[in-house]
Amino acid sequence: MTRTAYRTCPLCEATCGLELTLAGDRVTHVRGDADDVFSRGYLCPKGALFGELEADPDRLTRPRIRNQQGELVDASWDAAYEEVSGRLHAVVEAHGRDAVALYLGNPNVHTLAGQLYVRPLVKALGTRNVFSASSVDQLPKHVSCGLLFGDPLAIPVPDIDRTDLLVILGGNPRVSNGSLWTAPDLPGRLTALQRRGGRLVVIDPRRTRTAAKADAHLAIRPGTDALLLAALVHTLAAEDLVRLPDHLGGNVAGIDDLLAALNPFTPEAVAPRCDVPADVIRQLARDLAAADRACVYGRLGTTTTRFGTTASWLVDVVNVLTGHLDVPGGAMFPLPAHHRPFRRPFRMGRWTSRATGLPEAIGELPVVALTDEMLTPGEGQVRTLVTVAGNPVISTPDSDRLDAAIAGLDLVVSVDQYVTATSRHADVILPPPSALHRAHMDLAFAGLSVRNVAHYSPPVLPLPTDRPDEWEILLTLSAIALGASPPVDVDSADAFVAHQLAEALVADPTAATDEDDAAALLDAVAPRTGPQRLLDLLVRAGPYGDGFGRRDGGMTLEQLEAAPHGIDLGPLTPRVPDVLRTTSRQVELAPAALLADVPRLVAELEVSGCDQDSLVLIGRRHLRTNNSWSHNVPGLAKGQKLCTLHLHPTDAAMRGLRDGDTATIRSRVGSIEVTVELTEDLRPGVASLPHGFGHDLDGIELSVARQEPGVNSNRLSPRDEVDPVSGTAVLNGIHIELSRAPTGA
Ligand SMILES: Nc1nc2c(c(=O)[nH]1)N[C@H]1C(S)=C(S)[C@@H](COP(=O)(O)OP(=O)(O)OC[C@H]3O[C@@H](n4cnc5c(=O)[nH]c(N)nc54)[C@H](O)[C@@H]3O)O[C@H]1N2
Ligand SMILES: Nc1nc2c(c(=O)[nH]1)N[C@H]1C(S)=C(S)[C@@H](COP(=O)(O)OP(=O)(O)OC[C@H]3O[C@@H](n4cnc5c(=O)[nH]c(N)nc54)[C@H](O)[C@@H]3O)O[C@H]1N2
Ligand code: SF4
Ligand SMILES: [Mo]
Repeated sequence: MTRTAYRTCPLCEATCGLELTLAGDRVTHVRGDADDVFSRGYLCPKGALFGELEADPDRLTRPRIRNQQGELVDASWDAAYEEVSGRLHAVVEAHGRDAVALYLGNPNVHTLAGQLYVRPLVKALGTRNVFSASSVDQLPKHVSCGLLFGDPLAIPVPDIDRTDLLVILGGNPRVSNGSLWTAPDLPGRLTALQRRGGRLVVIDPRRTRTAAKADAHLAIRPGTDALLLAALVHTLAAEDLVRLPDHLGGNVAGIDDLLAALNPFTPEAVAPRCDVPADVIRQLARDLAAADRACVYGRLGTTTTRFGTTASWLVDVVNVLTGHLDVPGGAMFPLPAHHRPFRRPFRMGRWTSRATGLPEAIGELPVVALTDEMLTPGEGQVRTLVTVAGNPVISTPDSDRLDAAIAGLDLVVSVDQYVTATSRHADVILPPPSALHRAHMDLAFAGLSVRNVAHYSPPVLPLPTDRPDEWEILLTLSAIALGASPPVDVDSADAFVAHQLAEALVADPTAATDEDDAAALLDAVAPRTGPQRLLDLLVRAGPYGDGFGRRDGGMTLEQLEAAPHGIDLGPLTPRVPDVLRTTSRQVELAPAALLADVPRLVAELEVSGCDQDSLVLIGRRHLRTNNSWSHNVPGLAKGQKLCTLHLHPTDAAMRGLRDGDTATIRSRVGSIEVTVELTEDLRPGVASLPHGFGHDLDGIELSVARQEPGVNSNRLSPRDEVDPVSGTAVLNGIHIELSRAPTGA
């Protein structure tokens, strides 16, 4: 007997609908859900292997505790929570709350636990030492949007299905399936753009899959996108091409200051540094200005660079000045179905990292500061690390030193289903159940989506009685952090969280409710509990919601439960000025914090074009990977070796390296050995190594990944090389030296 179930894929930002065939509790087949209102049957190789991932025998099903002999052994949930409680309380008592650091990994945006129950945990821990994968990823975009639009979550996305000209800098959506840009089947959508006569321009030092199929590919020098974007702005001004979207006219401030600041960046001035001809830059500006519907989009290759925030800012500046922000076919703001709390105007730097001075943004400190927060003695020194769905030892800079620093902590707690490079240091590992046992709804990605879509997936399988859901794990940790001792009453902790949300909704002028009594909202969603209660509150208070009876036929969680293929809420519509949260209620094109970074960019103009012998390292992704945790799936691990150093034949010849040789790569902070693979897809002077590998460290329990462990590229990334505005790590554009390994073939 088999049955069919539907669930949104949690593996990447595309949010495809999966059609799962199950025999008992085993997934026997995965197809794209042809009736999914958004993904319409699309599926990538990772989604197809969802069943294999879920059934991985290396996945932990019971907690682990480190015993007296230092071994990680199975334990009961009660014992695991006891251990956390006793030791966490001791650390906090002796050293204060800042002695506990929290690291939140990428999958938190892909789970309801992460989206709904991490905030209570952060509050309960009460530490300033909160870190996440954002600061090795998209933080610069949050900061630039926070400054421009007043809301770090107001991130405009390319309206791909209606645009005529799309310019992508530093993104490879044909492989990544899009990021800060939720659109299932981006490969198909990109093809459709070109079929209807539109153009795709890709700016990337590497001829990626996306670049290879583009109408134009500009192989820019890494780290120079901000210069190129500044020259686009310069051209728009110089040629009198600035044209604001009609409805934005009265809502844009700072144009004069912006243009004055960017005056030095003529196409001729930036061309040698970017290695993109001045006339090509000029023509691109003209094309963008002339197109009815056009959009510029920048992704990881723009954010994880020395000018990450400035580049992210200028992407939106170009969209505004060419008349393409907040209009169909341009860069648009989605309107998700759930209520998003009213935000006061964005501020950052509310506190700084004790050890590095780097600023707080969106409630976190940059993860490059984590090692120093652990190693620098004094009040507030980090002595405990709690990780939730994260693997910083592989994913963040200067890994060898971070790894050693974590090994020296008093206590490490990991909420993770694997014994990874990071959780192998844990004193307690708390494994979440598999995704099949958990409900799902994408809240974060609904805010980044090219159509407004709402999609709820109930759990496919009932939770085994002896296992807590992940949100229950996080609530238990929250209660412990607040001083409780196990056994924790999860139901009352959950009721407390729900009550707080209801209180916030009645106080929020933008929530769709006239109630002034939180209890009335809670009555309306009774008898739901857990994430479903919170979701029902958020959806009913949201822009399409029933407003708890205020709007007939408005959305409720019940409606979503009755729609296993999702509910389509239509194409994106203009949202300015509603979306703006700046104090001025205008788009602030020239925020002081970004103008302050311009002199540093001017100084870049003086850097000579390139040094013949120098080599910089950039990353790359592959369809078969998902950061650090997909390599244990046999179906994804097999096939051609992925963790190789891509190198241009010219650079190889200069160093006497041939295809298949083992090379030693040295950076300022580390050295690794890796197999060389020659390719003309890279521009000379640039080498590329994927991240997420290095699964051969002692203690890692990933039996498949261990067979082809690869090397950890972040052993090469310095932790003091950052985009200073946001503190985000430089992961693309690291200076390296390369030689034949002594042991090389
Ligand atoms: N050099 C270099 N470094 C990079 C990048 C790069 O391009 N180059 N990319 C960066 C980017 S964009 C990102 S997002 C980060 C990612 O950085 P991280 O988020 O730290 O790393 P992941 O590899 O995503 O690890 C996720 C962890 O969560 C666990 N996990 C998976 N699902 C769940 C779940 O449902 N619940 C729980 N509790 N755990 C779960 C996995 O077992 C794994 O240990 O890496 C960054 N690092
Ligand atoms: N298959 C797969 N898909 C994924 C992931 C995965 O690991 N595997 N990870 C997911 C995550 S967490 C994220 S954040 C997204 C990332 O999504 P993307 O940003 O689309 O993915 P990347 O492949 O990192 O693309 C970055 C591109 O920037 C280029 N680049 C490097 N330096 C520069 C530069 O200085 N300037 C310019 N213009 N380009 C530069 C690189 O060559 C690369 O092609 O992917 C997500 N999807
Ligand atoms: S594209 Fe992303 S969401 Fe879609 S099936 Fe693949 S991994 Fe899952
Ligand atoms: Mo990411």
